[in-house]
Amino acid sequence: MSEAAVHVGSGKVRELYELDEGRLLLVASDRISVFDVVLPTEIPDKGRVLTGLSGFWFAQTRDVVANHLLSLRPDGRSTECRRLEMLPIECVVRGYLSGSGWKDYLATGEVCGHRLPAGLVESAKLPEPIFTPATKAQTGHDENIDRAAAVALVGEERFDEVERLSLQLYGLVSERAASLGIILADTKLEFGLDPEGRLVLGDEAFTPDSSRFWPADEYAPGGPQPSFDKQFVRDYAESLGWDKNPPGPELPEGVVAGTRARYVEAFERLTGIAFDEYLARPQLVLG
Ligand code: Q0Z
Repeated sequence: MSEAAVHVGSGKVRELYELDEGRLLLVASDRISVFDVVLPTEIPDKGRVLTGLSGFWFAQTRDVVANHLLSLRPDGRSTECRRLEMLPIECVVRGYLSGSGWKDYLATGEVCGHRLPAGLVESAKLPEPIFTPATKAQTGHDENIDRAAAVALVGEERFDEVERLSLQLYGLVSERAASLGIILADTKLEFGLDPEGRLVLGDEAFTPDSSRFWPADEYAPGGPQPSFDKQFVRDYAESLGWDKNPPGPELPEGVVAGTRARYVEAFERLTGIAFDEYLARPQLVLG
């Protein structure tokens, strides 16, 4: 890394550094988490796949909304970005009923105040995509909130703006993914404000770590869907009878290789770019 970057934050699988007053460096590691636990075994190139995908989608969506990306470093896993004042909500869009959305629907018939038709099954396609914001929990899980709670955090004007943009971005990316045989079930976006107070898309965008991607040819509503990227790891971890508490299990070579291949396949299908080409020239994804 370059001169005197100061470490300012750690996510489960990413690190954040300050480059200078206005710029940050986001570094995606090869760590993988499953059932919310980071495993001791890494997936080679996972961080590069996620960084490349995120960069690709930032470039593809720049006409919809400005984003924080300044450049991709030659290592393929590091993004130089503009430092923003992040909004205190996660902007989630759901086209399908999964995860906490499914849990909330089962309990109340609603998700974040959106009343849904009766009789939906797990993983059902929703009549239309819905904006389902959540709070950013410092520890533990984000909490789904309704429009009024989100408005209290960001104001009505900002809420309407991020809702509109999030739905527009989900529509653009889910249509492209669908045309390639991949369902974008849901996605989490994070917006911030630049020094002029303009809304900017930040963090990561449309990666397997921030979205649920499902293979369309295996889609079978009525239960949980296999994850495009992590299913081998989940299946292996469960086959051990692991209780999903730390520490997680080490992964055998075959599971690592199979999972790496799934990440690379997702990258190549979604971007239309050979992963080797990306490794040679990361800026390629920016078009
Ligand atoms: C992203 C996170 C990570 C730990 C803050 N452009 C930005 N401006 C200001 N803040 C952020 C960004 Cl991306 C920001 N996070 C999430 C990422 C490690 C936390 F790599 N936190």
